[in-house]
Amino acid sequence: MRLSALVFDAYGTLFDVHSVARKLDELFPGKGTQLSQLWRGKQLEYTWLLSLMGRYIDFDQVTSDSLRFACHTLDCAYSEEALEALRAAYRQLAMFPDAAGALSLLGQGGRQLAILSNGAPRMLEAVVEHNGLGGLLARNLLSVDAVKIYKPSPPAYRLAVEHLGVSADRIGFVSSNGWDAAGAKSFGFEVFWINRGRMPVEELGVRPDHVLNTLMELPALV
Ligand code: 2OP
Repeated sequence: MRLSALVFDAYGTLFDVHSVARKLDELFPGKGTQLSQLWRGKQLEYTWLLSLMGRYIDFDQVTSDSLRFACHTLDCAYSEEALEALRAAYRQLAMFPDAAGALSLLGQGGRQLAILSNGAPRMLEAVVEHNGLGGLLARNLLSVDAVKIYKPSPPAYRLAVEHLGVSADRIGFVSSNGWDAAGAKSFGFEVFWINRGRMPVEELGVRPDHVLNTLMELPALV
């Protein structure tokens, strides 16, 4: 078996961060989609900025902080109850339809499967359980919280090598986030970029090894 393990990004790859848009729209009518986009953009930006500052605030808190920024930007007055409801919704994000099918096929091959995410452990555990993936992935839920620096910093990717006991070149890393695919390739993984957004490849000097339209294309390639 060329690749001994497959490691998945969580948010945007297995779980649809924009599945909260409906809840956002209930709370802030007409603004759900825009809020959701702003929220996600700021959430990622804060992880990168914190890492550059040499600071760490966990992803649960970053997710709340970036939501408050998005609300301020669009003049959405929020209550603490609304923020708590959205925080709860984030723990119950919907899984992408192709993720369930691909994971169950990949789980049959005897290969190690893992998640490596910026998500805080309690967020990851909740969303994995909510989507019925506990049996497949619970033992291999890796959070950057263990090293207190966010992807795409190399120590974050190194967690997978250390936890799985497999060298980087024998790990397939799967992400829909172009920046994460670039970071993982730069680290040394074989990278599968799931191009859900039909975006161009990031111009960061490294390119993913494989570009797929959906996770369902993955089982045939590994
Ligand atoms: C992750 O799950 C934030 O999508 C990114 O690590």
